Amino acid sequence: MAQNKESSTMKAGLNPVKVVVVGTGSVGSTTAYTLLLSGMVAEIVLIDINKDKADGEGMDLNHAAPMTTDCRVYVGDYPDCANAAIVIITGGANQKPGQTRMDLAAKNAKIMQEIIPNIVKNAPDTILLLATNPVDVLTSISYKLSGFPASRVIGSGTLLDSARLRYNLSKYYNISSESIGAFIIGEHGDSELPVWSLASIAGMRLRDYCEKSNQKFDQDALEKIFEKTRSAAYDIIKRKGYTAYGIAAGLVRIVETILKNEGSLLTVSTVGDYFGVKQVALSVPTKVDRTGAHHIVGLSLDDNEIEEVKKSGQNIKSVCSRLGF
Ligand code: 6V0
Repeated sequence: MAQNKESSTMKAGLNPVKVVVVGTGSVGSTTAYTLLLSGMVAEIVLIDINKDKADGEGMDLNHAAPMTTDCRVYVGDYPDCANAAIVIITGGANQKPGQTRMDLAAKNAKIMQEIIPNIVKNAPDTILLLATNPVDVLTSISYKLSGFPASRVIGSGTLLDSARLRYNLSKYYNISSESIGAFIIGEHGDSELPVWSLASIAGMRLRDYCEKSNQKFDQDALEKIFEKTRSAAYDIIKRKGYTAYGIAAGLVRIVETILKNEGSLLTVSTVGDYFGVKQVALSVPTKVDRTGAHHIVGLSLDDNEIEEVKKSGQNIKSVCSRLGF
């Protein structure tokens, strides 16, 4: 339960930032730890239906605090969401080997029906940040359940997939992932797509970069890189049973963008109209700042990419309507 320890932010009289993590399994606990180490927040509240698990994670995290950053971590319940800047949702079933993200839709949609009204009741002004899969379906559903503006219901979307793509391209081109402008859009899942037509290094399209750096441009190699990116979660789950570090870093990156009012463009998922598919959550580069996530730019995609992103959106939409949303 809550401990009466003041964080340094509170002692300094600054507005303490509270972030709630719902679900303290592999993703939730790793996210809480990453957030603790970031030093960006004064309070982290953990909520889980498995109280023992949440308690254990809370104790372990608090023992890291004296050696890292002075952050108060405690296990709470939905009333503790009051005044939270952000509520991160990681609760629910995860993929077992061989399962797709969409296989989790019905079970995790029910869990959102329990969780979201409780959060809204206690924290009507917060920003919802979802990671639970299938994240685009659940972001669409949570938008409806919450009644929040689309800007305050954000799915982690293809931020992680885009990071995986940049990592794989960085290995292939032997250049830092920081210097690679490439991203994945659409569903965080099997229908996602890489936007090769806009991928760049040093401001040049990949074909031009290869030409200028005396390398062969190999579209087949790029397709293999994308396949490896898309199947990354399956490959990791087959080996260790779950994925956590990548998504935790992604969630904390989104938190940072919000808290620092950065206005960075991230491939997060929010409800909108995309290429003719109306009112669905999927990922495109989206401006994230203190007020949430906002679409400020349409992408100039080629015709194939437009067709693929439409299919991706329709796929998400049809799963939502099968679930009654
Ligand atoms: P996990 O380790 O099984 O943890 C899930 C936790 O949720 C458990 O502690 C449960 O007790 C808790 N939980 C279940 N129901 C509720 C409820 N009603 N209220 C509160 N807590 C509840 O799963 P893991 O942490 O591995 O994954 C969590 C979710 O994240 C899954 O849906 C994954 O598929 C998803 N991921 C999403 C990623 C992304 O990129 N968006 C990446 C990785 C995993």
